[in-house]
Amino acid sequence: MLKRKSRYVVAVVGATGAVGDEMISLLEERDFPVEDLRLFASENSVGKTLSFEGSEFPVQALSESSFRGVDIALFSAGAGRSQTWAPIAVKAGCVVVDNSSQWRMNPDVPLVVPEVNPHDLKWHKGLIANPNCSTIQMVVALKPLHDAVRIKRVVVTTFQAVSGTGRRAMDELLQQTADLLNFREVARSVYPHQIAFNVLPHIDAFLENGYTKEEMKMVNETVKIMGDPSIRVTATAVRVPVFRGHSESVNIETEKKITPNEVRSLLAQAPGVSILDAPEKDAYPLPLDAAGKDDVFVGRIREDESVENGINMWIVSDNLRKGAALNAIQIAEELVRLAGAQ
Ligand code: 3JN
Repeated sequence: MLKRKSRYVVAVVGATGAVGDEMISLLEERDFPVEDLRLFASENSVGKTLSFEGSEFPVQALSESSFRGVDIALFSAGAGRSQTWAPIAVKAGCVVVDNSSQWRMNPDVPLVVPEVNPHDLKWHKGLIANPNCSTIQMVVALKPLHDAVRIKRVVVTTFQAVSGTGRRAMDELLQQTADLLNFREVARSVYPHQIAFNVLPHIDAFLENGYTKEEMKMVNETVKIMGDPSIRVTATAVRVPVFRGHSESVNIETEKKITPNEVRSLLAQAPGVSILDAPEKDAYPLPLDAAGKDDVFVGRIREDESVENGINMWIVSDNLRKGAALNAIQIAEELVRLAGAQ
C-alpha cells in the first residue's frame, strides 16, 4: 500500500522509450507530487540525462538496490523486464504500475482503467497492471453503455499507429516514406512488410487459434476490466501508417435497445470521453487531432440496422497518452488520493 506523504519518490523504468518519455512529461504537466525522480533504462542509455521540471536527471541501469526508497515505480520496459524487476521492486516496498502484458491477466493483479474500475485498486498487493492501449480506449467508451443497457457482444477492428511498437517503428515509417518519395530502395526491419503506404493485419505474434496476441489481449483484458465474463469480444488488430493515435471501428450488441442519441448523451457525460459526431460538417475523430490530447474521442455513432440492438461507433485516442502513460499516471494519482483518504 502506498503511504500517505506530501511528495513521493517516483521511478520510471524504460525512461528513454516512447512511453517512458511521455510518462516523464505527464508527471511534470500534471504536477504529480514528485519528491525525487529515478530514471532507469537499458545499459546503452546509461550516461544520458533527461530533463524534468528544469533539472537534468541521469539515466541509470537497474540493479538489486535500485528501488530502495522508491515509493512508486512506473514500468514501461517490456514484459521480460517487468517479469524480472517488478517483483524485486514490490519486495523493496514500491507500488508498481506496469505497462506491459506480463501481469495483466494474473488474478492477483488488478488491471485498471480509472474511469472504469477504480475500485479494483483497493485490492492490489503492490503491483497494478496498465492495460493494452487498444483495450483502454475501447473500455472507456464501452463502460457507460454497459452500465445502461448491458453489452452482450463487441466486434472491434483496430487501426493502430506505429508508435505502439516504439521509436524504431516510427523511424522505419519515416525512412520508408522518404525513400519511396525519392525513388530509393525501401528497407524494412521492424515489421515483416513495408508499412509506408500499406496496411498490415498483423500486430504482435500469431497464436494457435489464428488470432494475434494483440487481438487476444483485447478480448481477455476487456472482460477483466469490465468485470463481466458474459461479454463476448472478437477483435482484428491492424497496423496503419500513422505515427500517433489508435483508431477503432467498434460494433456492439446490447441486451436493451439504445438509440444513437442516447449513446451520445451517455458518452457526453462520461469521464475522459469527448464526442465528435457531426458528419454533416465532416466532423469525426481523427488520429492527427487526437495526438497529444488526453481524451478518448467517439464519433460515427449510428444504429447497426442488421441486428435487433446494435450500435456502430468510431473511437480514437492517443495511444501513448490515454493508451499508456496517462492511464498509468492516473492510476498513480488515484493511489495517492486513496493514501490520503486512509
Ligand atoms: O502495437 C501496439 O500498438 C501496442 C503494443 C503493445 C505492446 C507491444 C509490445 C509488447 C505490448 C503491450 O502493451 O501489450 C507488449 C507487451 O507488454 O506484451
